[in-house]
Amino acid sequence: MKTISLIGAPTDVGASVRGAGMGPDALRVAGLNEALTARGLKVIDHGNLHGPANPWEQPVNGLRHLKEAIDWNQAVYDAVDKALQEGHMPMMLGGDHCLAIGSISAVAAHCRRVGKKLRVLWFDAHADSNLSTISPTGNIHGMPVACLMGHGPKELINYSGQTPAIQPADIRLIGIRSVDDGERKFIHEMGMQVFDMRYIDEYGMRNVMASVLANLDSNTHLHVSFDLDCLDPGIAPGVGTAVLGGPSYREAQLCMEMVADTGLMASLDVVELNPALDVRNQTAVLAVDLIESLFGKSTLVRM
Ligand code: 5AB
Ligand code: MN
Ligand code: MN
Ligand code: MN
Repeated sequence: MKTISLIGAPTDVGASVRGAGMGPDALRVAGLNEALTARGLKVIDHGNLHGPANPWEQPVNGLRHLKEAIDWNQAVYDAVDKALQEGHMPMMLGGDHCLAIGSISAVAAHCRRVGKKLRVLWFDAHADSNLSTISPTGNIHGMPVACLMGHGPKELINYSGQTPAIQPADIRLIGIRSVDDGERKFIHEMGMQVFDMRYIDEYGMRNVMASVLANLDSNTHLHVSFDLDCLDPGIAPGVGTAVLGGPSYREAQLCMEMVADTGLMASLDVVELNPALDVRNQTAVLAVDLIESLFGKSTLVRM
């Protein structure tokens, strides 16, 4: 039986809209633990990590709350690393998306240790590829992809002792529809594969996911970093930085089901849920519904 380690990381230090720190408990209230158990998984809820409070300051040198972000990511790195060493599947409950730096750094280190190939699926409305020098906000939740690729403050990019933590070829960005000018340039320089909403409109989610999941094998560790603002705000209003025009409920279900079909998902981040902006916890309930699909729950009738 697969064992899931739930790791709550209740902070919004990486954002300038407050509220994502309440995400882990909103997911629990929405029945995450019970839903996973009903899928036949063993769930260990480690509760919430501890870290510095949000000092609520302006950016310094293009970075808001750098020290706090470093400390929170260290806590996430350690917890995800421990879960993987124990043979569990870590599920990091954010919290804002800056926490994926620690989470994915730990996953990448694990892959190097055990000789697995890594593929990261980054579901997001945003490219999260900002640098302190080009970010319009200084918010670190807009920078994790760049940090993982070795571009960022040195204390934030070297949790595992290897920088960069991942290579551009290891990651696929899906659902993107809000990209800053500097990010666009960075993405092209890095040569990352991006499946933006225009591409999804033109080719359809099925073809997109087939490309995203191409060339995997049984030795691949699939990591899903699920920023809930990827979803259309009509169905997922409880996020801090909503952008119109995201995947519909059915398109999102198809994504999750196609990931489940690979049987390769081995770690997961669920981030950017903002209960302060949600309506009767509906975004958390939707997230749990989609996570069930990620773990193989299906409405398929055909046999
Ligand atoms: B999220 C923006 N590009 O850098 C920036 O929610 C938004 O983790 C970042 O995707 C959104 O501040 C970060 C304008
Ligand atoms: Mn994000
Ligand atoms: Mn986002
Ligand atoms: Mn956001």
